[in-house]
Amino acid sequence: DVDVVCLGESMVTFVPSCPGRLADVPAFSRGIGGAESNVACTLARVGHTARWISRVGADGFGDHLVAEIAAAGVDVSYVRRDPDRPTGVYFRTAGERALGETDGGDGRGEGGGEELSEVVYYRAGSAAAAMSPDLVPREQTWSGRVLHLTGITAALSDGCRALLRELTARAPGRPLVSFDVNYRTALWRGGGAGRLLDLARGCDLVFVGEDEAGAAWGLHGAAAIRAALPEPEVLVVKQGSAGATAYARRSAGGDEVTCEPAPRVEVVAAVGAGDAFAAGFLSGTLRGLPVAERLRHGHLMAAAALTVPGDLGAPPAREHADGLVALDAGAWG
Ligand code: KDG
Repeated sequence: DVDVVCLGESMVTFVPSCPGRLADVPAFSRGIGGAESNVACTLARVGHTARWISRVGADGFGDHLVAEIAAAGVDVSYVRRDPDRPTGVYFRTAGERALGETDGGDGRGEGGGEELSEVVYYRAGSAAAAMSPDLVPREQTWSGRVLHLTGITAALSDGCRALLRELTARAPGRPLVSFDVNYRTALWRGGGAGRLLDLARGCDLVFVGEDEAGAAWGLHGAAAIRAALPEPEVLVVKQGSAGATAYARRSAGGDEVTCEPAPRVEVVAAVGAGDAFAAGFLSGTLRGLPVAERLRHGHLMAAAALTVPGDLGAPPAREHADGLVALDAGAWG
């Protein structure tokens, strides 16, 4: 009954209020983070109906998360509170430009590898990590035209992995399943990231950064990634500031390959850009737009996220975005 259901853990985020290492900074400001809820929030902001499914603690951080995500226009009616487990929390450094320095901001996270200089998670044993096929009913996860998942969930617990395996198994009547690989090195220190490739194989639409495919799977270059991952009907390989390449299977066989450069922006903080890109591409998919336009909508949403310190940018309204997408290639390259 909604356009998109996004399932995954969100956390309260603490970002230093002055430059420096986590070891040195004395004060942090509070925000929220979570790849899947970021996608839901961006989709809601550009006029789609979006639902976020997760579990949070019966604590103040859980209250804050649910309230913020609901305030973005996302349906949170299937979010459950766990009285026995806490809401996850994480700390990250902000990116120097986000703090007013001008010599940092050296990369962009749209490529998928949104690696931040320092990230410390306090999420082991969280309410969301306890998600499992028993706790998350299928009729809820199948309640949208699209179900959006990410590889972060696969790193959280055995139960979360089992849930992702179930949701990425091909089954009659399931919605279109979208998967952002979202390889997070801090979550895969023990190895096992090959599992993300297996999960991606069961999905219909997959987003992966060229950099993260190299780091997680040892696959280098968009063509090599597609060769190793031929199953999804659409595979989008994000190539950072160079843009993105989509492989879309033709009914007659073979792929239609579409490359779209990304607009140049001053990166403030890369965090959240990959999520925004996925939201833009999904928005274009829901609207039945040609692949090139889906990619451009992805780039526009990513640009909005790249130019703010937090996870969520202010995406252009749909009519404005459509106008920008229609500009000729010279304006984009
Ligand atoms: O995509 C941005 C996310 O990395 C951030 O919001 C936190 O979901 C998060 C994670 O697990 O890293």
